[in-house]
Amino acid sequence: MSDYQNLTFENQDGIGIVTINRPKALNALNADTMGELDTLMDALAKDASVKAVIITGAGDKAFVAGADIAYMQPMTAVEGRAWAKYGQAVFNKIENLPQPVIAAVNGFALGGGCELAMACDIRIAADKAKFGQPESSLGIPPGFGGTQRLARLVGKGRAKELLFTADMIDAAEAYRIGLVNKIVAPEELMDAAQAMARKILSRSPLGVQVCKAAVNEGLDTDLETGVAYEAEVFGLCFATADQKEGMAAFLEKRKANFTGK
Ligand code: DAK
Repeated sequence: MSDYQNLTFENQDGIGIVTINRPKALNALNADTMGELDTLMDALAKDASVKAVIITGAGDKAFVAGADIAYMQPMTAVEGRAWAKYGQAVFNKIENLPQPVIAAVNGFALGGGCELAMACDIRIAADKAKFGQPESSLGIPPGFGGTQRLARLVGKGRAKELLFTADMIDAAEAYRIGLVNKIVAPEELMDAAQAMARKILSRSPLGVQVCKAAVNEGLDTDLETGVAYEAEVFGLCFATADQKEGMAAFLEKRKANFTGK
């Protein structure tokens, strides 16, 4: 994969580790960083050697402290709308990657950083991580999907409280309201994310992929349409080797050997 200036990428035995790497600006997302994330997501979507993805931030202080305020401050309305649409498109790519994506939140996840974490499938946080959508204190709403994904994750009332007050919450509160899946000590964060990724990889890759698509598709529609989609992909799985192997392994009381086919 090409060289990046604002992020690093490493394929560790099938787990792709993406590190947003602008620690001096607390990994704030400027146009170059978003462009690199965009390019990387396109590449990962086609890369069968990467089975799961972990996104984290460089340094011990921040996951991502938001979209870059210095970059956004002089924008016109037209530029602001284009920036929001671009960011949303990049985060949609993350949300819809075929691979499972885990955010390993190592510090501040504010504004666009919280939105980035929410575009991932699962969030594991260091106990010192802080979350928030402080945009209302800057005279804007979140622009990278935050109003929508936060309300879907934690409910309308809690989302509005976070959006209106611009308050930061700690990892324990984020866990309590369902914004993060798990909290660990900072030094255990990457191991915990890797362990979660390895557990997911031990399951049927196709099964996981279909679960992801069904949850994502279904939550954007009504229950009837969502369960109809589920029935379709459920049926399709019976044309796969993973389904035959998974059920045969159960009946033969052995470990399944999934091929993702
Ligand atoms: N952007 C740019 N630089 C940032 C930054 C950010 N979001 N966050 C931190 N930095 C920079 C600081 O300016 C400082 O740079 P130097 O002064 O050293 O050059 C360096 O990182 C270290 O930060 P601090 O000195 O402030 O560190 P502290 O420990 O004192 O404080 C902090 C840490 C995270 C509490 C603080 O830095 C902070 O409050 N940062 C801003 C957090 C924030 O408000 N984030 C939300 C950003 S707004 C939209 C599109 C997108 C969005 C919205 C709309 N549309 C187009 C509609 C998204 C918006 C956002 O994400």
